Amino acid sequence: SFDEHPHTSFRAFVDTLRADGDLVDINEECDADLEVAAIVRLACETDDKAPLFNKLKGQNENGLWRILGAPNSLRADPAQRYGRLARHLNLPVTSSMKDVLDKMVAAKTGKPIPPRTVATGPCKEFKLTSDQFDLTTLPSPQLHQSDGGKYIQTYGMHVVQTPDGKWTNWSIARAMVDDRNHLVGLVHEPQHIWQVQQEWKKIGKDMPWALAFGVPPAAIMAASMPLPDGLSEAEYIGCLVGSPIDVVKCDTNDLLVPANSEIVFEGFCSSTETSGEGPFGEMHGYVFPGDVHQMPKFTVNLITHRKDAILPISNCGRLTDETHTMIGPLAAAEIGFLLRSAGLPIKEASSPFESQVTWVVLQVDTAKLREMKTTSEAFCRKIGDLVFGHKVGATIHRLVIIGDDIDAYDFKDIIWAFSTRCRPGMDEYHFEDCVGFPLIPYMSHGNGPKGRGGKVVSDALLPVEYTTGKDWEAADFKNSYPAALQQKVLANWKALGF
Ligand code: FMN
Repeated sequence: SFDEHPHTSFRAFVDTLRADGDLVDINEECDADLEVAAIVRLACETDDKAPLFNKLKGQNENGLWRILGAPNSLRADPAQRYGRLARHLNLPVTSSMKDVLDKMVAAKTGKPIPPRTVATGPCKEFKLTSDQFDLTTLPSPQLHQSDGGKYIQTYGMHVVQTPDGKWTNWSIARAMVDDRNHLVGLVHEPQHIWQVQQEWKKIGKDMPWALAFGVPPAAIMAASMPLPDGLSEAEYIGCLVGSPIDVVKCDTNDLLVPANSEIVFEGFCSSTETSGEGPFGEMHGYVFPGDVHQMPKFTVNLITHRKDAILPISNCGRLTDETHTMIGPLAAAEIGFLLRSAGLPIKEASSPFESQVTWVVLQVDTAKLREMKTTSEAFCRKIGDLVFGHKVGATIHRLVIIGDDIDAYDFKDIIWAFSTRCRPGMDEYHFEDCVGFPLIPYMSHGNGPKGRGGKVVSDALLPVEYTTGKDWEAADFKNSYPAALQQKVLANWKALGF
């Protein structure tokens, strides 16, 4: 049934990680105040197994809630490095990042499959009205010591809909506990949750809202991808998984949420009331103590949940966690799609973790580039205008253009090309008249405007790649020795004593 597959059921996903030997059940009581977070953080920094905290201080009698950390971080085994991402999409655990992104992009051009509304589902097993819960005493996690609140929402899916009912957006954006039945979270331009909220503000109403935790893993992937304005993620996910996704109506509003969600918060996002949000240990690896901003307040009117519900969390910071494995790569996939749709010869688009996912690397089909009879400046300006002028490029500040001889998924290759083919200054095209990503420290705590500019296209193609083609050989084993000699050396390698 629908519930048995790891990509369509979060509970099945957790069981599958355990069966993969990729999960640690922690049964001794842990404290959601920093202890859980410290364990998750170390697991992320060492590519260790995903920790499942089965017993938490403050859990209620129905097991509300357990916590899964590092739900989409990396595995230590190089052959299964992206195994957790693969499990989100029902791909083989040995899939590459390219396999993962190709699967996400393929669903963009397939036939959308709308969700199926069912009468009830596992998420309705238990219900708590607003007098029956207190978010400050439930095990809401404090993720970093200087965070301004308990970031309960780092891997749940916001569900919001435009007033005309035509567009239902599913997305991840962080939120912290404000008081016993309120959250405060990031709602900012150009994100879709912000766009939808603008429409509610225009008609002077609060925005009906749901926040679903432990949703089908394929859904959380789509919720983290900058899909086009107006596209309802539920239909795209139907196409991605090849069948309709089961959804159920909220008790207190008309929004639909995945029926097998672990936990659902129902309520509304205020169009007028704000509260202090932050600081937070963010995706670029910094927390700036005292950094508080006013953000919209969310009221939680009802919590529904499964028995022994599991709250997934992403404890972001330095490499490698979900903000790196998902935000950068999924934006890269959309950027590649955008450029190809504009007729540009882009073969691969990837976001190297080593750049803290502030870069996207674009691999060019140089034979097609030569047919364009263009110049570095015209080509790079065109790419920069398209990407930096679009929502899909919002989080990316450097585009690195590379040739076909460079592997877009191998940072050793990328940094070699960047360091040796892109002349600082002359081969770089700067963009100041565009939206910047304020979360990057050199923006929010840097010298220039916090929210604008600071972007560059770095051309790591040599000029001949635009005209007559590559005129060098790499001085490496693979390219500087005859094939027969390479084979002889490889065949004798052990016998030689290596
Ligand atoms: N986007 C935000 O705007 N604010 C956040 O706090 C935020 N946190 C995220 C945390 C995780 C773990 C992940 C994977 C993504 C996060 N994102 C955040 C990125 C958005 O989910 C992503 O930009 C997505 O495209 C937004 O949905 P939309 O395109 O429908 O607006």
